[in-house]
Amino acid sequence: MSHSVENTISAAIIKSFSGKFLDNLALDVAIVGGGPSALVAAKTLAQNGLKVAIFERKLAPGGGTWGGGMLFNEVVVQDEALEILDDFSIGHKPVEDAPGYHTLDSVEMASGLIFGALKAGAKMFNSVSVEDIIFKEGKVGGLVINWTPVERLGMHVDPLTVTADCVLDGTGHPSEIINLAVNKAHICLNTESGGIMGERPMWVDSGEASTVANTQEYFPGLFACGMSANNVAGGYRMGPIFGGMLLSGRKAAKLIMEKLHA
Ligand code: 48F
Repeated sequence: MSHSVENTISAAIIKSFSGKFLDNLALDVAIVGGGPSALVAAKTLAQNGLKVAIFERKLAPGGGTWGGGMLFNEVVVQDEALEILDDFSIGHKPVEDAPGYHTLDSVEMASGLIFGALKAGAKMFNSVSVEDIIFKEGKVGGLVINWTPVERLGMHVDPLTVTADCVLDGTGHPSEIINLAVNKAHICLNTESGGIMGERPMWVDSGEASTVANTQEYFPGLFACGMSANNVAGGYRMGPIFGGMLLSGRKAAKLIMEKLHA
């Protein structure tokens, strides 16, 4: 039997991916969703030496960043978050006559955040949907995952699991992981009602501030960032301004590092 370059390519990909997957079955932090807040959290955690992986349903991570505002591919960021953009080497320019606000190319932001998180050592498993959590002895212990096409086609295929000391819900508006934990593990959250409060309508400045304030540990080992945090705690939405998302990611990483004494 002869070996061809075709075999070499297939074997290289299978071996390399399998090694990466095996190496990430037990994590310090499992992040669900590869939106802007999660990507900032991933970079900060990885560069502080934590083993962190992102599980993203879509083929392309980046969440709601690519399309800017109504497909005009620019977004706005405030002064407070410029330091995070600079850390990722993402460019920005001041908005004329609006001190404190800056515009940037949404495609540069999405690709820059992804590149920065991966270069810092975070691993990305894209086209992977998180369909459940591991919940053992009253504790969140990791994720239950499957390929997105399996989920989309409704194929009856059992999932696999990854364990993690902390889980970060970065799933955006639907807070999918915290919803799962509430509905299936019947946990009581660290919120006013003990449940999911639900996102409120548009109020930009309130939403920006509450995205950061609501970035918290909602149950031991289970954190939320970005719009997921706002949905859990009842914050307002804010549209295509991203300072709150970036600052939320950084805060989530800080809280998780404190928890893990990292
Ligand atoms: O919503 P998203 O971009 O996350 P975010 O960090 O940012 C919100 C902003 O984009 C925008 C906004 C800013 O003003 O309001 O909406 O909160 O990205 C969430 C990512 O999570 C993935 C989803 O495909 C998206 O890329 N995701 C959601 N549920 C799952 C998931 C799941 N169950 N498994 C894997 N990925």
